[in-house]
Amino acid sequence: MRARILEILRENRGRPVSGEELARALGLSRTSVWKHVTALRRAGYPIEGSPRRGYVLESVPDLLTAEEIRSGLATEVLGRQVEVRQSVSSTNDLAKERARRGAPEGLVVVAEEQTAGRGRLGRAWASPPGVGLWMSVLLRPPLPAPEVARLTLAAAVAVAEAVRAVSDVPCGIKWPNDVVAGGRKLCGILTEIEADWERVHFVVVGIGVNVNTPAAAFPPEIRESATSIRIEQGRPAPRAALARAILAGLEHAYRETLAGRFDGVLARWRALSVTLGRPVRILPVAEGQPALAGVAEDVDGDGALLLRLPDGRLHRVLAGEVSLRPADT
Ligand code: BTX
Repeated sequence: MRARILEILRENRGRPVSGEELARALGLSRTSVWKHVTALRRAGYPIEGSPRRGYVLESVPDLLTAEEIRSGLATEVLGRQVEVRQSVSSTNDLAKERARRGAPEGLVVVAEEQTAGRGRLGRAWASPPGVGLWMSVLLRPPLPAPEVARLTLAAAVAVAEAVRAVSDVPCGIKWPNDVVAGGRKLCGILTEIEADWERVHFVVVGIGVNVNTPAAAFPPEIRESATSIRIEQGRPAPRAALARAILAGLEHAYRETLAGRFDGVLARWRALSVTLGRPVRILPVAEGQPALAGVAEDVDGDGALLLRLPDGRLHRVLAGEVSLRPADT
């Protein structure tokens, strides 16, 4: 309900909307409208006015509240339940905990800060407070486990398109799942799955975007390799609007995937890729494996990279880290 109130106030930016109008539009009593407005003020929204004179939303602050994310959210399933925390160890862990207790598909967990944000293979993901979008989405796809990798590609497409929609940053996708700008990492995606032989119980797609992170907030060891929307375009971007755009794009790509139209998602992935067509080195994920060099020719339906080796053979790479040569772009 608070999300709807915000939506109406936002549509009427600058024009007061009376308590009565809101009450009528939402089928509430004026007292409960007033209670919701009071709660929104407490959450940090600068809402001026009174029930009689009308309420005005003075400005839209960059708050990452459930109301803010849900208000104007153009999805049916993703985000129908949104849980926002100030600080968690990892939004993926919280989403998995909720999933094991039966949380519905579409649950979104967001935190202002992660104290133990995770990347792939046990790597750490720096998640400083107040400046990023650290978000996990719970899905229960009726897909065989090997096809779940497709959802990571779908998420990368959703993030890259959303970043382009809410900012001026021309980002691209670096195989397998990084969204990069100017050769630096803007976003990482960690997809985790719980399944048995018969079926997938759930999938948690964890998305970390450096939105308004100043360079100094990155740990020194990644300052050269990481970037944020704010660093790239020289001004901040609205985090909740980015979250909404990602959720809408992901829901669309998810539906396409389930409906057997993953080809369309893959085509968009290819169009956004900064890896394909370039000479690359694949750094192994496990010790003892050799690094591979070749030309990144394509990705297949499982998200594997098809690498053309110098001897002409086509090699399928399922996991690894890409280094683009000669200079990382
Ligand atoms: P990854 O393994 O591809 O990338 C991790 C590597 O990226 C680190 O080893 C480090 O070099 C670099 N790195 C760490 N933090 C950042 C950062 N903030 N920006 C750019 N580079 C960084 C990528 O794994 C997957 C990341 C998923 C993060 C989301 S946030 C919400 C959810 N919760 C959670 O714990 N993880 C996911």
